[in-house]
Amino acid sequence: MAAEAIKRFKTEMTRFLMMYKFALDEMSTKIDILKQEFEYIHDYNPIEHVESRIKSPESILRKLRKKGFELSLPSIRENINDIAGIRIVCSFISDIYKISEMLQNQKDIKVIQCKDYIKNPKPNGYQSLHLIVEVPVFMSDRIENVKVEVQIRTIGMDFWASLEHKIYYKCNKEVPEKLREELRDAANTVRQLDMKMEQINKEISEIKDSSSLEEIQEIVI
Ligand code: 0O2
Repeated sequence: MAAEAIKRFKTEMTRFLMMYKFALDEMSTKIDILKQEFEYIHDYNPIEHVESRIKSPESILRKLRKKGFELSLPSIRENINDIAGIRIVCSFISDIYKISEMLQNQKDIKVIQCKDYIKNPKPNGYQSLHLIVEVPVFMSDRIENVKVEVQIRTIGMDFWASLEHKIYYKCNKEVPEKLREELRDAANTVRQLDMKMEQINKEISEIKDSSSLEEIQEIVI
């Protein structure tokens, strides 16, 4: 590409990426409302933290080239699903599915794809629930339906994924078999810990429910 064309492409790309930033802002507001409402109704917070990012232009172009798609804005829009990415980290596995359902039930959100790497972990052990959704962004002269990738996972799954990501890049994407096996082992440990924590939380909720029932009975009787 000639220097002038590259400059023009960069300017267009910056404008194009703004749309994804607005979509992320909308999703962040939706998630914050869900979190506050859930906390009010159920008296606990299912979301530990939320992170979001816009994929860098370099990373978008790399992914486009790797997948063999044409280099143009319409092609990027159609073929790259995770330009806008939001990650929701929950305490418990059951919270992941509750949050996912609440998001999917919103009338203005269109679910394009749902990949459940918790029920079906990746061969390397990766676990997370991925949704590709489309949200309407109200621009000054038009409405744009913009794709956002939502990753929902537990603290343990997030810990594992961030370490695995570092190792992957440290080893130049060629992780030795011994390390891969250790990572698969660690993913299993995360899975067992998540299940144990879920069970303890269930027991705590049952104790809380029965003691609040007793309190009500004492007041009423
Ligand atoms: P980055 O740097 O996090 O953005 P698609 O996006 O659907 O066209 P893909 O890659 O098959 O293609 O989608 P998938 O499997 O849903 O993965 C998308 C994102 O999930 C990745 O984005 C990672 O963020 C995360 N992810 C998926 N698999 C793994 C894994 O094995 N380990 C870790 N640590 N993260 C994973 P990017 O673009 O690959 O990277």
